[in-house]
Amino acid sequence: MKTSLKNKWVLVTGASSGFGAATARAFGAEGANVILGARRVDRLAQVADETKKAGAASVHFHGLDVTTTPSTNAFADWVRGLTPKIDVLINNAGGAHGADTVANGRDEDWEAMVQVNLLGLMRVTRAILPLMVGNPGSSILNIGSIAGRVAYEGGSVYCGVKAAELQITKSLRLELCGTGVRVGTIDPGFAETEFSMVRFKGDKGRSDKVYEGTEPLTAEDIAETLVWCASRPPHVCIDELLIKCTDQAAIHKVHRRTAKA
Ligand code: NDP
Ligand code: 8X3
Repeated sequence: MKTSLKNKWVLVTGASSGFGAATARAFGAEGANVILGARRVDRLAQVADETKKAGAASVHFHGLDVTTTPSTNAFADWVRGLTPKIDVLINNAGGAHGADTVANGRDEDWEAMVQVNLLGLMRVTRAILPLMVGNPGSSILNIGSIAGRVAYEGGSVYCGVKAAELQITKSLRLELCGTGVRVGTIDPGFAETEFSMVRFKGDKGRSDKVYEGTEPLTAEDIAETLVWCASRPPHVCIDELLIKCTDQAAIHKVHRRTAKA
């Protein structure tokens, strides 16, 4: 039977756009107390407003840069001032920087991807875990990617950090066995958000090409999936979930409709 998310405390990182913003609104619609973190606080204010209008019991937001321990720990201190317990932690902050081959890769892109997707997830989880252990039935949902399961050209570091995310999720699942805290990874295929604009540094032509002729996943598709995972009964843990648009049968097998002349 579905577990109600009404009045539950839900923390979403990377809540200023894409999956994170849609997830905040979706948990808001379930009547949860929603906590938002990201670097762009002006965007968080807008998402907070939408989340409140969707029906959230309460909404709170604060600047968060998961690439530094002081910012993450300051965020966690602020969270502790709001609530002594977190019911759902969604580690969503992340993204790709560049799509260069190993031979042409740039240090700054590699470092940015390792910091946000890998170390960022570790920092947030370490800081928030004390609010979850002792709260059986709570859920940690990490956002991985199809890229963590299948490598592609130009994806070496992004595929690498998402593969690390999968293994970190599995380690944490083992470490928390017996506490009642659930841990899982939700691994989407391509979805149209700000992801490709960030990856290609604002090159809209290149970004649009990723989705050309397809019907990609939307942020709302992922948000609904996260709500479903978190609302399973406490004895059910969704360990791993791979979700792709119907047009993406595999990383290198994507159906594209050609535009009619
Ligand atoms: P978006 O670019 O729309 O969202 C990324 C979010 O991460 C933003 O809210 C951004 O906020 C936040 N973020 C980035 N860097 C930091 C940081 N240092 N500290 C805190 N927050 C940060 O992309 P998506 O919604 O698509 O991406 C969300 C997650 O989903 C990522 O982990 C991505 O790797 C993953 N993913 C995406 C897929 C896709 O095709 N779209 C498919 C599979 C996985 P801000 O800039 O304000 O800090
Ligand atoms: C994003 C999906 O296929 O662009 O994680 O790497 S993909």
